[in-house]
Amino acid sequence: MDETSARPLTPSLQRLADRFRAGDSLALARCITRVENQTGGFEDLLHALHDGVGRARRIGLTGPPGAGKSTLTAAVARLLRDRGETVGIVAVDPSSPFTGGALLGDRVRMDDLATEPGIFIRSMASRGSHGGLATTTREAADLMDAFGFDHVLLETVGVGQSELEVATNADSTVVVLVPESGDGIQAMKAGLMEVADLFVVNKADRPGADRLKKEIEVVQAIRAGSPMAAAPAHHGVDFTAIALAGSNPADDGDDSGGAPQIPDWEAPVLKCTASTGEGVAELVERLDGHFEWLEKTGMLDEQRRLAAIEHTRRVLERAVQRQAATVWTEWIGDDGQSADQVAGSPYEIARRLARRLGPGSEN
Ligand SMILES: Nc1nc2c(ncn2[C@@H]2O[C@H](COP(=O)(O)OP(=O)(O)OP(=O)(O)O)[C@@H](O)[C@H]2O)c(=O)[nH]1
Ligand SMILES: [Mg+2]
Repeated sequence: MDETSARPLTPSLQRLADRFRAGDSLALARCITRVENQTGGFEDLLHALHDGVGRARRIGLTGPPGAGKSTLTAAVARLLRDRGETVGIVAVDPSSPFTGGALLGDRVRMDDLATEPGIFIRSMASRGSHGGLATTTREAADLMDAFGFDHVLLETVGVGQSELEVATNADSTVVVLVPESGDGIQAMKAGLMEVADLFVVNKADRPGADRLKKEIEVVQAIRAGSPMAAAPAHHGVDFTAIALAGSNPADDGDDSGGAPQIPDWEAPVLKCTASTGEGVAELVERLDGHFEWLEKTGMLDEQRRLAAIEHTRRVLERAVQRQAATVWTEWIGDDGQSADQVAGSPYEIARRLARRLGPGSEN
């Protein structure tokens, strides 16, 4: 068999794909479950549906636990839906579940959203995610994209590297912080500053919102360097200075031959009260602005290209891991006795087992 060609779908997967393409949201849910559980043939299914990927706008929302990400996600989804657009939502391990209702904001409730046509909500577990959190989450988002949603919103708690990767798989990343508990400092430590295309200071109805907003802006300014400095960092370039000098000081001696300068994106810091919806319209407006900027500058294609390369690497690693697990199980046996029977150093044994890796060891 030609290893480079895709395997045909089994009849039952073919039926599932057909229902998916016909717009059956139950089929979408089944496909996501297959991906989440890594059920046999799930990559063939993803491959078959891959043609439809690439139309949706992807927005990541991340931040510390309890910052109001779900409430904000619901409010953003509501606004987009009211504009006539459709929204898929992937929430990774929400501690306050989307369908719980009681824990969610008063005005916009997720369980109201969940039953609305044009909105599809899916929670994913971060623990025990075999294929890697960023990988399976991306694949769930791809499926929603291929299904035809205009937007895919990805909510993750920004507590670790893999959670941040989920957010950075999006076209635009919103970092949600709250005035209490020194979120400004926490954000810097957790690497949230780096991934933000937009900051939201949520719970602006509580004291300290202005102070947090200022804190974030100060950190941004420090990271960018003084606007009038000779070599500003990649954020916060002062364009009046560039225009006066007639060249981009950030270019570092590279003569761009008079090509028009592309303004850098400086992450705005917005105040929101997600529970009442205040400030959410501006957030959506700024998200539109960021997407326009991505398109105009070519950053959208570039970001997506890099993300696709990274995803390919993870899919390869996952395949090798899966094969290694099969080879290992064959060797160790059900009773786990092989280790005693086979003499030799771990290195010698592992090298010999590695030779068994290959398409034949795929299940
Ligand atoms: N006062 C106030 N409370 C809010 C606001 N937004 C959300 N909340 C409340 O904060 C709590 C947490 O909100 P969630 O939306 O579940 O927060 P989350 O960031 O999704 O939480 P996890 O997913 O568990 O990390 C809920 O009780 C919300 O009602 C706000 O703007 N102001
Ligand atoms: Mg949540």
